[in-house]
Amino acid sequence: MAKPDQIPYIRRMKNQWWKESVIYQIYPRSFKDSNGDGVGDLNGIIQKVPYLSNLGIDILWLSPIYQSPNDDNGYDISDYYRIMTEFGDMAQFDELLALLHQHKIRLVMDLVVNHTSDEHQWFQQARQSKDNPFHDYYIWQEALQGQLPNNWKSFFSGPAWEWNEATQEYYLHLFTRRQADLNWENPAVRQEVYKMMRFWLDKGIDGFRMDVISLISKDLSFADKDWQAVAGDPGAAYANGPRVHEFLQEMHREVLQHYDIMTIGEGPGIGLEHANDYVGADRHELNMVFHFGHMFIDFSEEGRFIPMKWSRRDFFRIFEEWDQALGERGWNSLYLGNHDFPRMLSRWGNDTTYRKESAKLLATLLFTLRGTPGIYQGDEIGMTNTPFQKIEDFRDVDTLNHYRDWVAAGKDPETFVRTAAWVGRDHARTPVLWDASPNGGFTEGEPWIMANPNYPEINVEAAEADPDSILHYYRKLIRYRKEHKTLVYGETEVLRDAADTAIYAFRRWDKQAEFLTVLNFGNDPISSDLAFPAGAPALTNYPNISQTNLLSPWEARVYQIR
Ligand code: ISL
Ligand code: CA
Repeated sequence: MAKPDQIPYIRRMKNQWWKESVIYQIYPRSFKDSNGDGVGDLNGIIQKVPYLSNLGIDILWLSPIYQSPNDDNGYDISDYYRIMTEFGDMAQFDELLALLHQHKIRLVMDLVVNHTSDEHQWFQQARQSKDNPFHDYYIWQEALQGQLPNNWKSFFSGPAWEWNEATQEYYLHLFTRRQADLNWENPAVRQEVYKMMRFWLDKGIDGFRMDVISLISKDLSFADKDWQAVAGDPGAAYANGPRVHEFLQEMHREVLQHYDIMTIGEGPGIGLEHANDYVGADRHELNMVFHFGHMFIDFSEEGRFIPMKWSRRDFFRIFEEWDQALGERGWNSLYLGNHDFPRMLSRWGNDTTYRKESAKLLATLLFTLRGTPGIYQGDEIGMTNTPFQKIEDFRDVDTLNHYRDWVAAGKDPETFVRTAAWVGRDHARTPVLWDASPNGGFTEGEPWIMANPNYPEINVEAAEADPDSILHYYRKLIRYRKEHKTLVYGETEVLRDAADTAIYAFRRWDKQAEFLTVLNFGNDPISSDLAFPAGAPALTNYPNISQTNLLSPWEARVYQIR
């Protein structure tokens, strides 16, 4: 009998709503403040539902809105059944959900169950004594000859272990010391997670984005990690543990399969070779993963704060490889930015001379490749990195922790600030810019993090008024992809242009139609040796094309060939 990975038709033509959808991610703290306290909230999102609906998105993914002390902006949950006080209350959540559904937008929630906040009741109990019934909800190790149990380190700098006086042990935290890792080996923990998932699903939500789900199964030998072997990447060190698939299949059996929903697992450490084990249609685990192939492209062995040069060629190769790996058996997710990275336009495009052109080109890549595309809030108006000047401008615990360690090691603080002002996560977390009023109309008070000072030019109101805006181009692309299912389900082939590596071109086809996308990722015009069809492209980011084979800087074209 053929092995499942030799049966391409398993995926083929299995049409699903979540394959045809466009996702929009909201980071609630920074989206829209409705009451002047400087913090975005549920009412703010409610006000903007018509905007989301006009954009044409199908799925809203909300970053965590649960009760949290905000050590990591909601990714440290102290109560899974309550709404963060600053964001609103359950009545407002119910109102938002109903309103979204009225507008035919589905709601996907963040599921953060690799860890909880240290303020969660379970942890408050667990840390009291070794025979507390909740003790085994977390992961404990004794000191090793008075030292740390092993060399495991946290994603956010420093060791992954924190001492607990009362029980004279260390607990594991792969992220901050206030994010204690749950013990998935304990069946009671898993049942609590499933119960909580059912609570939200029974309210009518449409799925989950699962935070660092690749990390939930730990190596119980607690052996030292070979940091060199994993090139310093904690994701690679901790991901894909021995029981992760067993846990996800159990979750599928007990919860997921009973609902018509969509699941995306966030997967640091999920490489090409692992992805289908999570998303293969025959696996009964998840629908998609967020892989980090391109997102970690500039991380060095020391992490994001000592970035490396990256090449366009590698960037293109990653997109091609993932398409091939997932195309037949699983399903890809497509994204260029989220709340953990600098602005996609500043990172992958040209945010000065060719801001509009390159933003449109990046969108063209997202919406014409095979997979489910996602937009991060503000990218649809071409928001750029914020000019942070000093360490006080930053809010992210990742940046602040690394700064503390950097300075403690006697290194130059200026260098760190300059780098963080380029690679830090806070760029994605500055307020969405709605209009030209102070702070981009995000708040009537003081925003919790500075607004990008370019709000007088870059804001939603201005984009609505300009027929040539990035925003209108997004709308056009979204509509186009909806009208042409070939762009969703069709096959993919990357086309090589011998002349220059700045061009990424591919065709998409099925029985009904065929499309060609050509993208010039460069600041210079290029004469291409690709075979262009006669006639005008269906979509482009330049008003006129003088010479068919000549691509302007950051020019993007989509042709319908048949
Ligand atoms: O941004 C990173 C580190 O600098 C990534 O490695 C990131 O931490 C990783 O992808 C996991 O991200 C998710 O879980 C974290 C949270 O801080 C992120 O915001 C979230 O997206 C812990 O819950
Ligand atoms: Ca508020």
